[in-house]
Amino acid sequence: MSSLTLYIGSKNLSSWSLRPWLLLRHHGVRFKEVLIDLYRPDTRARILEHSPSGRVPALLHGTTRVWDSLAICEYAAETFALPAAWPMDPAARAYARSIAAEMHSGFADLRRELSFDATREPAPVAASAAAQADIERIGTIWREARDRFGGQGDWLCGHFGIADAMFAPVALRFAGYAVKLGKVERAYVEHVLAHPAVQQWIEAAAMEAPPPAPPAGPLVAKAADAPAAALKTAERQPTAAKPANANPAKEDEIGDDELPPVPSRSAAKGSIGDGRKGQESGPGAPARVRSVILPPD
Ligand SMILES: N[C@@H](CCC(=O)N[C@@H](CS)C(=O)NCC(=O)O)C(=O)O
Repeated sequence: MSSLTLYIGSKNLSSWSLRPWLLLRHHGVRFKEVLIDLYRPDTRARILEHSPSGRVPALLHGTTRVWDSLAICEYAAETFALPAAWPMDPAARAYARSIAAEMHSGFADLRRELSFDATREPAPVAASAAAQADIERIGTIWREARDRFGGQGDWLCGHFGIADAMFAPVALRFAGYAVKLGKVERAYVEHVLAHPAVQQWIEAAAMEAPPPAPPAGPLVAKAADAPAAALKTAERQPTAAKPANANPAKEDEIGDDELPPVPSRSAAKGSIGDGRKGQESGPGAPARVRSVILPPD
């Protein structure tokens, strides 16, 4: 097989990167993972070496280059004949494609206000009406998918597919921002978080160095002149240090009190991706405690 390399952004920050990474990992496709830290002075130049859009994720398969999360998922599904990437039934397939595309092109308010932070200690934020509408629309999608096409499986259309890969980062957001959810949505979040590869992603995210601290003194005060990444960082407060493997979810933080807590987003022990650059994707070193500064994705 031609060499396969997936270029991704920081695991704590890059929700788009998680999508094709998870699809490949779910199906056991072997690939080399190259992680490019986001919000660094050289980030754009480094990404442009591999992705003409200047964005990650990007895939290099032999001489074939694919950029954009959904395009990579489609390419991988076709090239490696990934089973159930899309449902077999035409109606279910059309539905799965529609919701994957809706995720890919929409929910901007949710993505902006509940910015991706794979290791966030669960805590709610006051979402705007627009972000709340995004949350409700996603809930509707999940309930409808499970009801109409879920069958005996636990994924949106039964078996794990591209639609699940596309929505996986939303599940992490819902858990991290302690979004109140109904029973079906909560069960789906739990299922996504329990996926071993998702756990590996979170463990690797917890080991990443945070983005550089905002420049001290006058540069911060003179915000209009600060680089965008520094501004994004400066606008946010660092979270407290997170104990690795702590179960951050509290019963009443995510909704339905009768239901068991969402599993820890960093519960995988002894089997974690290490997030180092240029490494074959797979197990790595143990997690360690760190604190995080949270720019939006
Ligand atoms: N539509 C693209 C979006 C990709 C995207 O926005 N990626 C972000 C990281 S999550 C990025 O590359 N940002 C570049 C930067 O921050 O310099 C996709 O689906 O892949």
